[in-house]
Amino acid sequence: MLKTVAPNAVAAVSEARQWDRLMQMARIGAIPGEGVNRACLTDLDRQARRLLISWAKGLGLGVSVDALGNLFLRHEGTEPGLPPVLTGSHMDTQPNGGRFDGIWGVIAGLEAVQALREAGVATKRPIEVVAWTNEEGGRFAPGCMGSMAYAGFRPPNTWDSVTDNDGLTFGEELRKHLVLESDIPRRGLGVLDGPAPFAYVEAHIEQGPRLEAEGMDIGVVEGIQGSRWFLVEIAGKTDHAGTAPLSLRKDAVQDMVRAITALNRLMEDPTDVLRFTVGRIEVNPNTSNSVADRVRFTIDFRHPEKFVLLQRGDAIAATVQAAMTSCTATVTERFHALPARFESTVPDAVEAAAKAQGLKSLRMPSGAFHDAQFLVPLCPTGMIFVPCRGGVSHHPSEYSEPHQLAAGTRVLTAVLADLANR
Ligand code: HGY
Ligand code: MN
Ligand code: MN
Repeated sequence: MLKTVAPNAVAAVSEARQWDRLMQMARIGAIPGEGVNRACLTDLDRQARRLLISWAKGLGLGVSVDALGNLFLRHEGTEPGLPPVLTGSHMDTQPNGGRFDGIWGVIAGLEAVQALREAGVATKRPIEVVAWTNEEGGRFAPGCMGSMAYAGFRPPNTWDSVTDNDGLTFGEELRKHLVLESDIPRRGLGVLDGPAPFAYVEAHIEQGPRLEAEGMDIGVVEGIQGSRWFLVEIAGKTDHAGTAPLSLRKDAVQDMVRAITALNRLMEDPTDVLRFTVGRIEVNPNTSNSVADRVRFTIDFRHPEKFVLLQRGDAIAATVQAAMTSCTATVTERFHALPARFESTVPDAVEAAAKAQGLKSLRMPSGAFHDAQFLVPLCPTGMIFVPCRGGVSHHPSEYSEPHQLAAGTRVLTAVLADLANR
């Protein structure tokens, strides 16, 4: 029989306290239908961060922020000089988001650390809870900017000129954000300024139907499929809808339709493993009686196999260009995350902790992307999934039961205690 690591700390995890914190966070940016709209680097984001910091300070944790705004809550180890075990997720949400995507992983990390401290469980290594900046990429594309910069995957100024719907740049909004949080001690940026973590564990809702459908309590995540994002901009000529002959038009909407039709053919997959989404379309001038002269649309393309991700993804631009009949097109890649596989250390620790606690677990990949994928080159990395109702996410009806989330946090607590004493 596998022994539970740090049983007193696992027992000290409070389902009620965790749920209460989640519901307090859900009120910051609440939207109808029990959803949340809390974009990164907004006043709402800062309000949620201040609430988290107040809880962390109440526990005596050290608080710091880095040049990308990643926020760290530190539980000191008995050997403070050792690389820490890192856990956490993101606090920003989709515009039509739910109450659990991202934020649960941050609250679970705080709950696990609080349980360890209340149970008096010392850890050799420090444990740090992180809230990554802009995982969703909803306000500023792409996602995972904070973790990509932390991991040295992209230079920290890569996205300075990216703009949101209001024309505000990420660089300017980040600068303003850091000034508003200038009372928080500053730390160096990830591996550019310090040692890599000893390990990284991220707790997250599954955002898919498998755990619920198969009656499982815990997902032992073994990897994350690859994701590529593109922006397609089509330029034509605006005209009067009533007078301009079709033969003379440069109609950006019509060429967009041809491009998306051709992309659908490129992305055909009878096995239904490939994911291809056009989720956002902007039309200019966007009136019923003017021909569109400009269109922008997004592409979110994902696949678990690197070869497919590269082969089909590299054909997107040529497919769009070949579909143009009268307009010109520009295709820009904005996110390029290859499939990530977790080496066995953390998945094995997660599976052992679940088993020791009598929880049913399933080894599985992640269809959603996560900050964890950028930690893979730095240290042993893994994720803990819990079921979410109907697999729904990125929607106000996203939901996980308090007991399901508490089970995930108990596994996280044991895994953190295990890794932080290695
Ligand atoms: O889009 C994703 O996969 C993540 O939920 N942001
Ligand atoms: Mn997420
Ligand atoms: Mn998400």
